[in-house]
Amino acid sequence: MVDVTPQSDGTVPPAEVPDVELYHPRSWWTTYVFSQDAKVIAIQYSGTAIAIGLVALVLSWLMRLQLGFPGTFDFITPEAYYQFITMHGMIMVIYLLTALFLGGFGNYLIPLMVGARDMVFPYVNMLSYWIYLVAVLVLVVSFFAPGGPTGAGWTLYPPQAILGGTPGGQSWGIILMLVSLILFIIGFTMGGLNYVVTVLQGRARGMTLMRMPLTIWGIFTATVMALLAFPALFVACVMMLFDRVLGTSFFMPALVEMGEQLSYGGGSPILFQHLFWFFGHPEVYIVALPAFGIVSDLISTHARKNIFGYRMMVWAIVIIGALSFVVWAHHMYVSGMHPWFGFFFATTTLIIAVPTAIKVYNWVLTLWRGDIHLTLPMLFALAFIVTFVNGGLTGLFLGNVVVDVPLSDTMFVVAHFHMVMGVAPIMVIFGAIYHWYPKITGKMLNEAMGQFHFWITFLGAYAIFFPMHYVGLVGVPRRYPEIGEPAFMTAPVDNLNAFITIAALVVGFAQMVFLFNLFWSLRFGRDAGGNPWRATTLEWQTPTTPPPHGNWGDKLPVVYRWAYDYSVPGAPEDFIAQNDPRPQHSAAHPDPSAARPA
Ligand code: HEM
Ligand SMILES: [Cu+2]
Repeated sequence: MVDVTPQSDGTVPPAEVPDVELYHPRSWWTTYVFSQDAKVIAIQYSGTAIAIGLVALVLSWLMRLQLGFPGTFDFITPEAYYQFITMHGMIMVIYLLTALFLGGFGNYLIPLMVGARDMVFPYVNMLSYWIYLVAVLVLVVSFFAPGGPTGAGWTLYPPQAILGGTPGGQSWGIILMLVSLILFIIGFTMGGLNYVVTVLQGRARGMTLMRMPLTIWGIFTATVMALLAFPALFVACVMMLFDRVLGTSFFMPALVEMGEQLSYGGGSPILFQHLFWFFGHPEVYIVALPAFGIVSDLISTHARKNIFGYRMMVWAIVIIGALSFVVWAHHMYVSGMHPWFGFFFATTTLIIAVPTAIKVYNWVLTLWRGDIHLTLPMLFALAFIVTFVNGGLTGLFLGNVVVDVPLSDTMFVVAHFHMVMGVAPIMVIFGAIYHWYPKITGKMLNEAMGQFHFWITFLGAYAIFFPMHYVGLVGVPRRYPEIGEPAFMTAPVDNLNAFITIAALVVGFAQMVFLFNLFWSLRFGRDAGGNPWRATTLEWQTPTTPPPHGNWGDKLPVVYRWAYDYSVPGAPEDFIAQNDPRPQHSAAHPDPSAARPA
């Protein structure tokens, strides 16, 4: 993109020649629709992810209506219930959370926070979004296809996923799901390569790796992980598609269905489980690591404290990312495995708790004696810490084989993973939107609506998922549309189920207030100025807000310090921005990168 024609003296002009012009799109279409500007792509990714996420939200209401008041809603047949859980789970994990954290926040924040003009391959970046959109549309089509969407569960285990007894198994549902996932992974890879190369190659002068804000470390590490984990899902999807369409038997053993011998034989369903979870467990951290990074920055900024143990935080992110590739079979304890394997996977799983706990301690120590402003981003960040610790603790239970076996496939598991990878990351997403919306739009989000949204969402999430642990402990299985009245199911469980459903509807309503706020504040919000939170990182130092194409006008920023100089004694505004050349440093918290050459 950049003009590299040699000048008359034979040298190539530096990348930041006033060629910011090169980043200017030529027409309305290339500005807002087929845009190559990472910031526009970020908005496109986020808008699409939130739209499809709303579908998943509505599906969760339908499921909860069925569980809370079984038999009341005739149209929710058992088949429909399976389709709802499958689409709900898959949309939430892949099409909402992954797309929003990496495609949305990654695109918006990486170039701005590392001081680049844009992603390094803007055209590929644009393609990434459009392929993602097609993946989402294919998914939507499956709702209207003959036979409806797949009801295989978000784990898509064969052989049942492609057999006639499963909704969508012998019609279009499963095919469209597999095609959509394949497209998603292709699109993600195009974006992901951009995020990684931009962090490695596109940083501004002076932005050493150890000066990057933790947000970038989280998104960067998660992207590297995703580039390594998604291929396992990719091949699994292709192989299953072959099994379904071409009649191969990668995952299909010899089977008798309804008294009839099928033509499959010799394949391994367990192989699919290994491939799926080799992707599926890292996926949890693909969502969690960006959340870790973002929360660190929110806490630091809104408590006016330098992040405690920056280096330790970076290493914890990297170590958690690496370890999460050797724990996948903790999802397969009940599939049967050699006891030594069970021991191995339980041990590695519990070891992850160590770097994770370090991060939690460091967040708490960052808050400790800080000048805590209970702004909306801070409230959501605190809510994240609470729900994440809560979900992490039940994870320690489930990581142990002997505890997991009786709890596996109960609502206890559903409660656990919603706490840790449903509620917790969503809290960060909200916190991040309240934090960065002023940069994206130049306006503040309305505070009263925000407070309402926060309290209903936080308390409501507990009302939904806390009692669900108990429901699971007494033995209510997961993925059952209705369990009748077995002896273990006491009246309190019935009442709890109704209570959970009402809480879910209320929480859902609060999200509508949030969406309304996004549009209302665009028009009526208070003007934010360039740096309303008095934050140090580069995205807040752009010459204009919202930042224009090319981000920085005709001069790229130069970085002189790390991302966390808050409450600096003597600094005129209590903080020093990363691109501020003043030699001053907070004596109490020296820049850990200061000793090294920039
Ligand atoms: C308003 C919030 C939510 C509610 C009320 C809700 C409710 C439910 C319900 C009732 C189930 C089915 C349980 C069963 O019968 O097995 C379920 C499954 C699931 N949910 Fe959520 N959910 C919510 C948000 C989320 C979020 C944010 C995520 C993102 C990680 C998520 C991921 C999943 C997954 C992966 C499944 C498993 C699907 C399966 O078993 O195949 N949910 N949810
Ligand atoms: Cu896992």
